[in-house]
Amino acid sequence: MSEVVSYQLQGNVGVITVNSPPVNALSQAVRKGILDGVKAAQADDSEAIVIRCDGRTFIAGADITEFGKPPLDPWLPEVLTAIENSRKPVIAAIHGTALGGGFEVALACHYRCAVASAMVGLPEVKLGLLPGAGGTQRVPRVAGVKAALDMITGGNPIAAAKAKDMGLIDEIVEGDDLAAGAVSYARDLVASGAPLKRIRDISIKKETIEPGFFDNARKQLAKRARGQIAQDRIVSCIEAAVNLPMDQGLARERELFQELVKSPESAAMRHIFFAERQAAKIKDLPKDTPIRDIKSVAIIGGGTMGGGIAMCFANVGVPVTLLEVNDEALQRGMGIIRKNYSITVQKGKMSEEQMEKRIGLIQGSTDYVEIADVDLVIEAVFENLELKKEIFARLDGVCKQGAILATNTSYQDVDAIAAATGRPQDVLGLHFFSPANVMKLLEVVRGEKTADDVLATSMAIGKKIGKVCALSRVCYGFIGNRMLGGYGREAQMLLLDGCTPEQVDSTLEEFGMAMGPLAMGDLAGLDVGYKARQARTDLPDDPKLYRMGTLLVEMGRHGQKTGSGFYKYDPETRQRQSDPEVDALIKEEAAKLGVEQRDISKEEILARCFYPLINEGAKILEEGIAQRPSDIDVVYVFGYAFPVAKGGPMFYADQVGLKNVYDKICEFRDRYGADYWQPAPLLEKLANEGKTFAQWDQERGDG
Ligand code: 3H9
Repeated sequence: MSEVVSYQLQGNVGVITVNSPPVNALSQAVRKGILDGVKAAQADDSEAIVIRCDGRTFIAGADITEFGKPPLDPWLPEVLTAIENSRKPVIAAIHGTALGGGFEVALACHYRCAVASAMVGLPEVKLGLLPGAGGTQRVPRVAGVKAALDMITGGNPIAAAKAKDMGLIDEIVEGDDLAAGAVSYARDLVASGAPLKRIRDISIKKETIEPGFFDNARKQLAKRARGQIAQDRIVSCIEAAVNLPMDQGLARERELFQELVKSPESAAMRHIFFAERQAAKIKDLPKDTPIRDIKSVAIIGGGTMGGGIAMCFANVGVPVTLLEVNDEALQRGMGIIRKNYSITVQKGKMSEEQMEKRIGLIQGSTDYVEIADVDLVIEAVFENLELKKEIFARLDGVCKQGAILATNTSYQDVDAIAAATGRPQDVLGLHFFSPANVMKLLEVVRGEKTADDVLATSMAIGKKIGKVCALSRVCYGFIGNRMLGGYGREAQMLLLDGCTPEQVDSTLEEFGMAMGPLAMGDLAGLDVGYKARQARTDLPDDPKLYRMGTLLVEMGRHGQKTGSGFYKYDPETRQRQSDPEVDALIKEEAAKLGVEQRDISKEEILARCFYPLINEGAKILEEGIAQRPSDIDVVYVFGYAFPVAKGGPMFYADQVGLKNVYDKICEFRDRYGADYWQPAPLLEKLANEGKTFAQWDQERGDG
């Protein structure tokens, strides 16, 4: 048939087998192979047709690498029409994850069977897309409009048993031998004279949809859209499924799919899809680097961070020992963990039993001797280099040989910490983001002497606990926090120049940031930055620098925890409100400092806040701190809630044009001084050459 799809007659069942690693995506060859298989089966002695896959999964979707390239025949809808119009029943046999176009293939079949471990889903929204091969028309017909809307706008996969309850799957095949089970199911269908069940023939009862249903859905989804348009278009498609005949609904879906494929949002989200997977790969590590077995973990420090990290491991069944200085601190730490899990239970996302099982995996201790045999230690005490060095020297004395010793430091020198041990090759940074049990990013910090297998193991364990990993070399703040400095600085400078806090934050929130930098400062506590600044000796001596943040702290306005900071907060709802007192204070300070206030455009607010990120990112690339520009994007999207629909700061810079970014930075340098604005040499070079960061990276190769 073709290299990636075969067709074989097994008695009275024709079996089409897709074998296109890694995930059987619907490349042109796969589409053609399936079409040829369906055609061949029409002409032979088969009485039913099974579509199944070899390898780890049923078809996981359209081939994302083909988007944006000229279309190649046959297109997927043509294949699905052939399946749906088959004169013999077609049965999809699902294992692994039937996703996107893959699940749409299954939905075009007359019957769907699956192993119990299978998952099905339409995750297109996560790529800024909508299901473009009938998913938006078939799911509401078979599972109902509300369920379809939730499933397609959420994009999360559904387990086979639930999918069966929803009508999306007809049969769960017991045992592991799906190939045999599916053929046997097909034979049963033939023997019972089962009809050709076509989802398109189901009609949706319009009268069951309450008035205003779609408008409400749009409004709800808009609240968390953050610059994404796909959710809105999905609502339109499902509305079309309700109001239009199938073929017109399909045409509407296709039209809106085409709009989304060409949208900058989807391009950005596809960039992040591949960037996320790329980031886990370490350029100079041989593919066959061995991995150390991690069966148990110890966390030093049971504060918010340590507790969150402990939860990450307990969640995947890895036993954890939480080490604290005394029983009181230990009990406090364990209490926070229990409270966090209880919230999840209250939300109905976990059973009591699951909670107890996970808490049961976390054991407290105040004695280093008890962690002598663990495979991985993560130190998460407060940011004090001397204390960390002391702890590592102690770990060196007590931990078994071969244990990985990691620090969760955000700023300290990992090499200095490693040097406190006699085994620096086993030491690295594993930098989690708060709250550690929620935030997806894990910066894996490679020390000067960190061994290859320690890095490979850390990437693997990061994936196991559901994190998105990105590699950083050692520098102050690593990738993420180092870049952040200018962002926070400019947000405050803009106030003196004439913005209100609301203006700054809402402009960045309109761009897609989850929360503006000043509101974020209030949430984290303005005193945190204040204390950190006091410890620094490298900041320019400029009364304007962090002036407002400093004054607010000195007035006792530490942010949300004291009820006020850049904003005041409603004690009940915690909603922020502009505070005229702060607005007046800003004006007063600007006058004292001789800063002439003016109207500042949204464009300037964005440039002042984001261009320092980009500029520092360019330096980080040049110094080899980050492996690739796309790794920086991953850090910002998963660790700092940079909008995925903008693709991360470096991708965004490429879209704006590096020459434009460079020119603006030069303009700001001339206006605000070279202390803060000095274009990175790499940015200058690429701007002059008319290149993007992506091109620069491609030319270097990824070897
Ligand atoms: C769609 O279907 C549109 C249709 O509605 C309409 C069409 C008209 N294409 O994630 P992994 C690669 S949109 C190309 O590490 P896992 C991936 O880059 C699509 N490549 O494995 C990686 O490559 P590499 C809707 C793909 O086991 C390798 O496969 N579908 C695709 O952790 C392994 O991936 C989706 O959005 C693809 N579709 O997870 C599903 N998928 O090794 C997207 C993967 O070179 N995929 N690759 O780095 C996934 O969610 C996960 O890959 C999956 C496996 C859960 C399947």
